[in-house]
Amino acid sequence: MAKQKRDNERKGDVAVKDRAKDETKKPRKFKVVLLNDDFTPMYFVIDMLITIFRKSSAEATRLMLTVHQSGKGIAGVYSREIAETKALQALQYARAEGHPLLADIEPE
Ligand code: TYC
Repeated sequence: MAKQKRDNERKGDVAVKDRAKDETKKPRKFKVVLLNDDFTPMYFVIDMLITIFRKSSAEATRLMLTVHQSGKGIAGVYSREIAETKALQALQYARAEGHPLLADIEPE
């Protein structure tokens, strides 16, 4: 326990936070994870990555192949709100085109 806090408590003051650091921690970042499936066409995954995740055509193709071969891949890292929005947009776009594509978010 910080000395300042022990001193305060001994004097009967209200406890204060141990570390001012608690107030200045950086907000967490979240990965949007793209998952493989057997049915979503490759061209659609590439198009979706270009449209929603702002990838170049070469990056989108490389990432799509990584997901196809290894089962998953990181489409991007964002604040929680942006990650949730992008994952939702990817799913909505896929469903609108009739594809079962899956995307998840997880803390970095
Ligand atoms: N495995 C799919 C196919 O063979 C392609 C694919 C890649 C699907 C990435 C989803 O996130 C994905 N058509």
